[in-house]
Amino acid sequence: MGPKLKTYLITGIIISGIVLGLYFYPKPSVFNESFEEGFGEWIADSDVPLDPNTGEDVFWEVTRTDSVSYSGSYSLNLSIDGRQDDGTVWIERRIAVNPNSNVQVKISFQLYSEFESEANDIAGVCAYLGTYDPEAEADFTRLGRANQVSGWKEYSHMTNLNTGPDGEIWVAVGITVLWETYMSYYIDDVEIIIS
Ligand SMILES: [Ca+2]
Ligand SMILES: [Ca+2]
Ligand SMILES: [Ca+2]
Repeated sequence: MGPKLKTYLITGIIISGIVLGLYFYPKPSVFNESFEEGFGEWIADSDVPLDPNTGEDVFWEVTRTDSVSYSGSYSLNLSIDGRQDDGTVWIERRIAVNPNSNVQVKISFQLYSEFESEANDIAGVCAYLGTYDPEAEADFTRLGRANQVSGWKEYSHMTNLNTGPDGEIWVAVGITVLWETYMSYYIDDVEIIIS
């Protein structure tokens, strides 16, 4: 093999290596939802107490609405009868990922409060990032008070985790009752970044 051919060959191998490296280098996956067409991949869930007056779960619901929005025309409205001083309502979704990999998951979203409250903690904003389907209030991390402003405020949460053998992660955001009252908040522009 002549020195020139050898140089070509080595250069070729190096370039192939760089191209393959770039191809396989993990790129962040981004998932955005603004609820303009529906719930997207998101579903509603809750962990709420019984109402002693009826013997049934307290009222809660998650509906899509065009009464307020951060972007586009629609957002999701999360409501709960908090008069039993307990309960968490959220939206959740599953994302398929490579199994057994270490990833960083970040979620950010906009939350709308109709009023600001300095004196009372009416509700908490909460989120879950993990490898199982969240079912209970205890699965969630509290991100802050829901009534910090009158209007929209961004909240975010980040964690590092191993995706485990099932190759799926679950993400959820919602509100948790801190004061005995009926309450209603809106969520829009949810973004998840997995890197
Ligand atoms: Ca929207
Ligand atoms: Ca669930
Ligand atoms: Ca459930």
